[in-house]
Amino acid sequence: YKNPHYVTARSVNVHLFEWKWNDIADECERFLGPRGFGGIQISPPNENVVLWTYNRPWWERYQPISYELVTRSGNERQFADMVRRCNAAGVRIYVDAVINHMTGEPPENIGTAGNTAVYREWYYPAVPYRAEHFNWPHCVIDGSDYVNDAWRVRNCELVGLKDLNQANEHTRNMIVIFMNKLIDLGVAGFRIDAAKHMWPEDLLIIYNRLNNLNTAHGFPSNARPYIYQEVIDYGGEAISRDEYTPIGAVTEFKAGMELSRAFRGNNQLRWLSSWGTQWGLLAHSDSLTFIDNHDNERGHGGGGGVLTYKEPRPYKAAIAFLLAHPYGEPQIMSSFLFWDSEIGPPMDHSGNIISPAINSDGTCGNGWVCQHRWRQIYSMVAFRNVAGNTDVVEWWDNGSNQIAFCRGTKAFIAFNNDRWDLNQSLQTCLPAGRYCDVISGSKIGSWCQGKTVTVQSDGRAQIQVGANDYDMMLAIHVGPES
Ligand code: LM2
Ligand code: CA
Repeated sequence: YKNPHYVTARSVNVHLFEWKWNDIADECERFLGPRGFGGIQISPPNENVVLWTYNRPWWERYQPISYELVTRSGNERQFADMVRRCNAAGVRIYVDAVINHMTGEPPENIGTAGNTAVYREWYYPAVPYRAEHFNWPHCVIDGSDYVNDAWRVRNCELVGLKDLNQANEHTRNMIVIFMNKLIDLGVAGFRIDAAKHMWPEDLLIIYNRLNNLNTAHGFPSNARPYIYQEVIDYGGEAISRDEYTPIGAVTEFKAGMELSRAFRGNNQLRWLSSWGTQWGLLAHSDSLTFIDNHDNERGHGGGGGVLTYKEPRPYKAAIAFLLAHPYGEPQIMSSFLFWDSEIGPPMDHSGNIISPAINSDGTCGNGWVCQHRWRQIYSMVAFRNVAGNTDVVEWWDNGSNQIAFCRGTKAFIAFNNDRWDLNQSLQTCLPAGRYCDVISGSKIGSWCQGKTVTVQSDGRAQIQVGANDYDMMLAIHVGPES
């Protein structure tokens, strides 16, 4: 369950948070496919409660009413069309699977597919679930349970959300049917929402009943879905990420926390020479890495003080390091603009999500941030694809916040987070020639819009990253730009 089944020479998963299926299909064909992105995490595709009371917050999608594939992102036909078109463009789809719980007891009672529930009776007729399919007796997780009581974290309610009992055969069966339907439609795997709140042994039974990936969508035969389980573990809790690595990959929240700290200037970049398990991170093959996610970018899910699109200079550098370094399976966030932590995606007065506009310079409008369309980020996706599975070589640092390293003989990157310029002759691993820095500009024909770097026959090059440059990194590589 730890192979994302990317198409050859692709990497990087982008979370297109709250995007509509039709827009994702278009984005696969016009941008993500051509630019070499590996996959997309989509918002939960199944019916959720509609919450006008809170002006349609993003988090209504984490309150399921049924497993019908009808949400503000689109219906089942649109979902199927998206998966088909994205797979054809070489881009995989991963579903955010909300299987720990159903709704809380919100003030409204109608779902995005028109179904209702009887909250006080734990009755969800459109699945169907009844009281006996939930954990009992009913209890709510307290803050102190995370430290003291693994049983309560898994069997009580997370913020009052009706807690499904995954040890119940009917419950398991409904979840498996839902996930297998998605696999048969061509998805490549799942983010398991709130995995910490479910027993690993119950999850393994569910995973083992999942179908192989659909060969009609280009997957090899007998391929198992990629499963990355959302377990927030900064240490010191009753439940550890290590309980979940035997059954699938796990979200490594420490990666974003540490890189945010370093690129904010609160830890010296030179220490990143040992980036990976020596930092207390999960084993490489178990680790889904990211700087920010949809929760902690807005202070939900425990926050974490991570870098977000609101601090673009250090954020872009942290993402560049995440993508340049071979450790982990990286994911990037693609957000909508927000100024409070509850507000939902751009919408019209009827609650329909407004599609991102694509500006003439390739960035997004209509309230969408589209980090994946920032040159400094999509250029690093190409860098990672070119670097492939090569090792880090030729590590250099100045003893503080100027660092540089190479990947095999394919790619070179330098960072300067000191308050003085970096201007050094450094050993690259690249063949002699003229290279365009892919951070400060694009390559247009054979002309560099940004900095040009000349690698000498001995592999050395003069590398300049001024303390006041627009970005704090410089990256060059062999091969195609995308
Ligand atoms: C997750 N991972 O484990 C998601 O990443 C996270 O976004 C979800 O919380 C959470 N688990 C449940 O799937 C979000 C949001 C919460 C929100 C829930 C449910 O962060 O604030 O809770 O979705 O919509 C909301 C209210 C909360 C209320 C609850 C139940 O904010 O005050 O609790 O609904 O009605 C009484
Ligand atoms: Ca639970």
